[in-house]
Amino acid sequence: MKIAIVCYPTFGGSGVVATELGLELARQGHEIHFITYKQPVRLDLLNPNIFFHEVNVPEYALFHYQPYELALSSKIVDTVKLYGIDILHVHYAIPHAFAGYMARKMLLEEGIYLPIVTTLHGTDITLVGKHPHYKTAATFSINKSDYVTSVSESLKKNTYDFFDIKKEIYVIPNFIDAEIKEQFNTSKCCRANMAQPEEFIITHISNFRTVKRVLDVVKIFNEIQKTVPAKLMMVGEGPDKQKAEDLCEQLGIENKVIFFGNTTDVDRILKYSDLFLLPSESESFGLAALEAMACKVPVISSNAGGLGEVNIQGESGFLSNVGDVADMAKNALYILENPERLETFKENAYKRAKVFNIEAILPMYVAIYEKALANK
Ligand code: GMT
Repeated sequence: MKIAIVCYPTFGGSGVVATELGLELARQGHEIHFITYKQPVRLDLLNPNIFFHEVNVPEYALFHYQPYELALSSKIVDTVKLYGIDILHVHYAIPHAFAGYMARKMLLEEGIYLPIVTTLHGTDITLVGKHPHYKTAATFSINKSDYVTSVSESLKKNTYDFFDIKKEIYVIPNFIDAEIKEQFNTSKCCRANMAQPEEFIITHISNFRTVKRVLDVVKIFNEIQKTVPAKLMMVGEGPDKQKAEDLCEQLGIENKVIFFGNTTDVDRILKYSDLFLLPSESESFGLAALEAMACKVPVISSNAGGLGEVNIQGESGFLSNVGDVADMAKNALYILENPERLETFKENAYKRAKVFNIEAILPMYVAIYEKALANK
């Protein structure tokens, strides 16, 4: 199949899922065309069957807002015609599903039918999409997609609750390549750069948006480090990063916390980690938690959204109510204070992550593409 993938090229989960999906489809022989405004961070263009088409939005002084959807839908039309694309897969409904619909309308004028698969990722529904200023167009474009998938049962439910959706939503969970994570070699990296041998390594990775509750991360860590020696790795960039740094200073723990910013070295950091913290306000799936589990890191998370579909209570980690810092710290210490228990949780986390191995998940997307093509 020739598949065009539209996504955000950033470190965010939806862009990562779209990129890894495209790379694996390309390995299986499909021709994959990424259409986005920048090369996706995890995209290696030297892979066979991979193409990247950059969407350029020329700046023009008249425009208060530059019309990205217009440039994107034009690029989709041009790419479909030039390469004979069979199917369009858009990740994150806003504004990609809408731009896809516009592209399809333009192509229809020329007798070309372009099936659209829309994957809902989270904030496109729970935060941005349901905003009254976007809701009408979001509902319309989801309903106009040929097939709609969501990354968790929880997100599927939210979508039906918040929008008037007539289409069936197929749940296809996010995935990881457990074997690649298993083979990943840490020998070149020095654990000593992060912590002393006797210190536990606790990690958080996110976009530091308010929804991630990074101040809770710092507070949970503060409680942990009162009882056991530990360091906190904060990976990512975003609006609440400075607030988190300020809180570390106020608590006097700034020398125990490393802020890495955005990095492609996530797996290396995770491989040395003992616990992963994800106390989010809302989380449709929690890909960062799954990636941690695939590196044998147990997860202390909130029970928001789809996190309960990934992290299993008392097995791969623990889940607490949003904001219950004390409970999360208590659970973290329960795991860390007993070396055998920590080992069991690490093995369980890895076992759980394997359920989401790409080999099991990819055929679900291929089946959806095949159905969409059959309607052509
Ligand atoms: O908020 C983020 O983490 C970024 C956002 C995105 O779309 O890039 O993540 C959402 O999609 C991820 C991939 O499907 C999910 O794992 C995250 O749970 C989801 N984020 C939220 O729902 C807050």
